[in-house]
This record gives sequence, C-alpha cells and structure tokens, in this order.
Amino acid sequence: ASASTHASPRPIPADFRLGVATAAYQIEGATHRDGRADSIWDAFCRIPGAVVGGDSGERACEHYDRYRDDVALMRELGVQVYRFSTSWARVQPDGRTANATGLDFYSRLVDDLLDAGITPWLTLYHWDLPQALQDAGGWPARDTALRFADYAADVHAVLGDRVTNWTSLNEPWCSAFLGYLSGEHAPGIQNPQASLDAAHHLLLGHGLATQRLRALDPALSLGITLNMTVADPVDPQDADDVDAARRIDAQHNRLFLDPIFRGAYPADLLADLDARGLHLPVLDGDLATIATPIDALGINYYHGDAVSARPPAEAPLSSAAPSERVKLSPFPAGEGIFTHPRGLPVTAMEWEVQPEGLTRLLVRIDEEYARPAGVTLYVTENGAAYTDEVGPDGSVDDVERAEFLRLHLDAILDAIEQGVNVKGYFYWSLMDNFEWAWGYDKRFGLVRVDYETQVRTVKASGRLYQAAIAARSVPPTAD
Ligand code: PNW
Repeated sequence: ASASTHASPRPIPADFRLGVATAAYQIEGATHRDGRADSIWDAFCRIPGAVVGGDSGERACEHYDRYRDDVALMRELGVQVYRFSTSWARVQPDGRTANATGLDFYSRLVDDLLDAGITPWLTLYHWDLPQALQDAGGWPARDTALRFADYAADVHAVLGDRVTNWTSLNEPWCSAFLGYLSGEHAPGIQNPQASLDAAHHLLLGHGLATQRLRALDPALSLGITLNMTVADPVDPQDADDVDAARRIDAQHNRLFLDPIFRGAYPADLLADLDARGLHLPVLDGDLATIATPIDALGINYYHGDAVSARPPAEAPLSSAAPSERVKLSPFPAGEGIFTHPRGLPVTAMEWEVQPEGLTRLLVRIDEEYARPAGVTLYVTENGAAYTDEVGPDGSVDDVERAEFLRLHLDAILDAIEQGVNVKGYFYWSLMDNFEWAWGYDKRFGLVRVDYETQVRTVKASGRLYQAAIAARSVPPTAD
C-alpha cells in the first residue's frame, strides 16, 4: 500500500532538492541574435505541417531578454535548483567554433542564479543540434559524437568555475527515435537504421563528453537524463503481452541503461534488431567509452504504458502530435505492440496520470543499475499539460496540475521510504513554453505565460509548490 494518502503534511528529507526545469529552445527566443545560427528545430519548424499552428521557438518566452525576471520568479517560488540547457547552436553556431557572445548569455544567467541562491543544473544537449552538423550527417554520423565532446569543453571553459552539476544529454530516446524514426521531432527523418545509428552515436557522444569533462575537472558531478517508462503487460498470463512489455522495456529503457551501466547492449534487443536487418554501429572501444562512470542519473517520468500484442477494444490513447507526416511508430522493433488505456485520468497530452509508476521505476532503476554503480538518482522532469482557464482577475486555478504535483512528490517519498537513493525533483516546467511538435498549444508551466504580452502569472500549482518548498513537506491529501 502506498503512503500517498495522508491527513497531515508529509516531511521531505532535508537533503532532497526541489527545483524546476526548462530547455533553451523552448523558452529563449532570440533564435538569430548575437551570432546564433539555425538549429535543427529552427529548420524543422519551417516544414509545413510539422508543428501545430506553424509555431516555432523564434520568440518563445523571450527568456533571452527576460532571464533576470525569470530568475527573480524562481527566487520568489523558493526553488533550490534550476535545470536549464545551453543551446549548442548559440554556443557553436557552425557546430565547431565557439561564439563568445552566445556563451556570455549563459555566464550572466549562472551569475544571476548564484546571486539568487539557486544552484544551476546544466544540460548540454536538449535537442538543438546546429543545422550545420545535421547537414554533415547529424547524429547518424559518428563525427557528431566527437563534435559534442568539443562543444562540452567550450561550455566548460566559460562556466566550469561556477557550475558543478553537468548533464550530457536530455532524453536520447527522443532524439534518436522521434527525430530519425517517427519523424515527429527534428530533423524529421524516418529511417529505422539511421535512428539506431543516432542512438549509438548519442551514447558515444555522452561517453566522450563525460571523459572530457572529467579530465578537465574530476570534482564535477556528471550525468545523463533518460526518459523511461514502466511497461506492464495488459494480461500478465499472456506470453505475447509479456513479450510486448519486454520489447518496450528493451527499446525505451535498457537500450540506454545497459551500455551506460554495464558496458553492453541488451542481448534480447540485439536479437530483435538483427531479426529485422537492423544493427547498432559499434566499433571497438565504444562500449567502454559509453560506460565511463557517472555520478548522477536523471529520470524523466510522465507515465507508464500498459502494452499488449492485441489492439484495445476501447479507443486507443493518442499522444503523437497530429502531424500528417508521422506514419511510423518510434520503436524500431515495435510492430504489433498496442498501448491500452487503463481508465486513469489523462492530461491534455492524453498521457495517463500514474504516480505509482514513478515509485516502481525509481525502485527498479536504483536496485538494478544506480546503487551498484554508486550513482544518485534525480527526477529531472515530471509534469502535466492542462487546458488552463484564466479567471476574470487573471488567476489560473489549475487544481489538476497542483494535484498531479502533490501525487508525484508523494510517489517519490514512497520510493525513499523503500530505500531508494533519489535526491531531487525538477517540475517540468517553470513556465508554459514551446512544446515541440505541439507548439504553444500545450501548457506545462507552474507559471502562465501570456504569449501576446509575455506577462508571467504564478498558477495555483506554483503556489502549492512554493508552500511545499517553504514547509519542506508535501501537503495533505485533498478530500
Ligand atoms: C520531454 N514522447 O519531451 C522533454 O524533455 C521536454 O522538453 C518536454 O517539454 C516534456 O518532456 C513534455 O513533453 C518528450 O512523445 C516529448 O514520448 C515527447 C515524448 C516524450 C518526452
């Protein structure tokens, strides 16, 4: 039984850090200022029908000009740690040469965060590959992994004296399989072998960048963020459903976890790929590079999946963006697998609200991977989109998001009670922003952004988080 129903506030351990997350392309705007050149997302947004509403990150939240206000807002909310990303296309517009003006923006941001008493948590790659590197082959090309390590060193040269927590990649699963297989994300390519080439070279880039940063400063805390799922067979007695769950776990979770923590790709996955004429382009020494020791594993959790070898009787859940371009599943060995709705409440993304899945995921990853390697877990993303109503006074009473946040904090405390070594939570996202293929249509923020005026308004969920941080406890269950 979970402890997540409680009549009194539930204490949060003193060494557990509470924060919020964003990503460069989703908030910065200023996509062609001060030397920044196109990233794959700038180019992708110009493809007709690729992004809902024809939206792009050109203006976004104008964070590039408003970062001081946004840091002040975080200070008001009391967040202890801020997860943001540096834009590769701003730092190295051609993918090779450092742009001092672009780097200076992040230097000023970091100074402001430290002045506000907020710990910066830096992600090097949250999807904005310089278009110049895509033109040279993108992630399917091995050279991109080498370029990534050089980029990491350029960022470290400017921020290494003030930033301790470094994350190489955000969600390489999305970069590889939404970017190069389903084509729902930039660069919008639909090629199964290219997606596996991308997956391997993303992991290789992670390993090379980790080695480089470690050599520059052994005291840094280094890690990677993975988006993971809890795949449950719809009928645990049905061998085909059990195999469907195994395949999803292999392609979503173990494809990334096993090489990082065990220096080998999962044998069952390699067999599934081989049976489809697909492979991972591993050269001698790559797996040792990918297994370079890390300190922190970031877990992004939104929901789990109930999977079956048979289609659901009810209407299926649809979370893919309504782009006519997308025809392939994002799983290279995923044919004949169906996700069934479980009748749980869903968010505006049609993602099921399943907090207990986060507890199970943390327990499993801690036991099987992180703890044996001495790696600390962080929930680097978790959040929900809802169609927020703005009241006549401009307020947003987003009771569903507030409850989502409360339930997931409780789910993490449940995992801690089971002995899991998880030390932080970053709500996705600080503020409404450019939600990739969904454009500005989906709002995840604790803070509302009016895209006409750029006015920020803290929502009820933001106030709940502020109170939880101040009290260092999860508020009691609403009745
Ligand atoms: C993550 N999917 O993206 C990203 O890290 C964030 O930038 C994003 O805003 C957030 O989650 C909310 O979507 C994902 O289709 C996008 O499986 C799509 C998927 C998963 C994660």
